[in-house]
Amino acid sequence: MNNLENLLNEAISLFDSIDNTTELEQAKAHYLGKRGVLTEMLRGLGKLSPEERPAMGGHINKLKKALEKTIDFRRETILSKKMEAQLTREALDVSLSGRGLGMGGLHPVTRTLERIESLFRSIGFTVVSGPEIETDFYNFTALNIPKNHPARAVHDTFYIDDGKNEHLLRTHTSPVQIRYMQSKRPPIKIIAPGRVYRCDSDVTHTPMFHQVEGLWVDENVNFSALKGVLVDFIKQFSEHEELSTRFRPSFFPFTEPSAEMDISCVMCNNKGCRICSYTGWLEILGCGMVHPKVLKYVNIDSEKYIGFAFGLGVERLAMLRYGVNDIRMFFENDLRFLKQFN
Ligand code: 2NM
Repeated sequence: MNNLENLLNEAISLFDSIDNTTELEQAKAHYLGKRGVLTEMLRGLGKLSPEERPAMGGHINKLKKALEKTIDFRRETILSKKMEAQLTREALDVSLSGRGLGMGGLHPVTRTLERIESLFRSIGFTVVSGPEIETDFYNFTALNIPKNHPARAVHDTFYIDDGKNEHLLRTHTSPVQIRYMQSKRPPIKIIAPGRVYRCDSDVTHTPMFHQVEGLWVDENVNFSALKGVLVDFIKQFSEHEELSTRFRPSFFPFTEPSAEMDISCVMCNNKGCRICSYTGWLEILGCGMVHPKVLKYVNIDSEKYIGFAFGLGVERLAMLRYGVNDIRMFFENDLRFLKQFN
């Protein structure tokens, strides 16, 4: 009996001295494991006489229960101390003031696009979009730029390696208009804004830039309508009612006749400066009457319908509007630059 009591006291003081669960489980195994002290004692019962056995067995089992209880209690204590220590270590000061939310803002190209879209919407144009990966047919052939036509070379096309050069990154948003004309009948009055891609890179060119192309097809559209819409647009866009404009004859395979529209230089007011290369004029967009061959590709009767189209570069208009002199700044994501527009 004394032996058992000693054993209990010894075990309890051992358990109380342990402060991590790994050691505690080892100590538990020492007493209660397969080859543990108590297990061996229970096994040793066989050596006692049948009269002694029940009492001794009862004592050992009581001792076993007492040890298990002590261990469980000690385990709880260790774990809750550990949890408390962790809570102290990771304490949060909920009274600290916040870091604040950085105000976002729209990119200058987005702002310019939205301004262009809203001006054209206000005179009845619908805004449409289409794929950036196009087929040779939609990007070139349907626009009267057949294979081996020299105009293909100036487009510096990014081809997709499909073995046939059948797919490419669109070099303009005209394919959107071709697709639209295929699926809808006139009157058609749309603009197609979006990203376009050309293998070209310097102060005024980036391999990706944004275009807005416009198209108006109906029975009585004419060059006067073209001039009216575009002159009015640029005056409203630049908030400069007295702005001078001029149309110079030009060439595009998809329009005939074709023209380029210039505006009086916004920097020097037509006097001549570095920005306008001392001409007093800034080239702003290309335009013309849609070529009958293009209408034929989309099954629109060119005897009954006629249309005008135009295309402009969004970054170029943004550069003039905000006085930016290097197009690459739009795509460097430098917050010191971008923050100036918001
Ligand atoms: C330009 C200049 C002139 C144009 C033509 C068409 C279409 F699809 F109707 F044939 N879309 N855009 C066009 C015409 C584009 O960009 C300088």
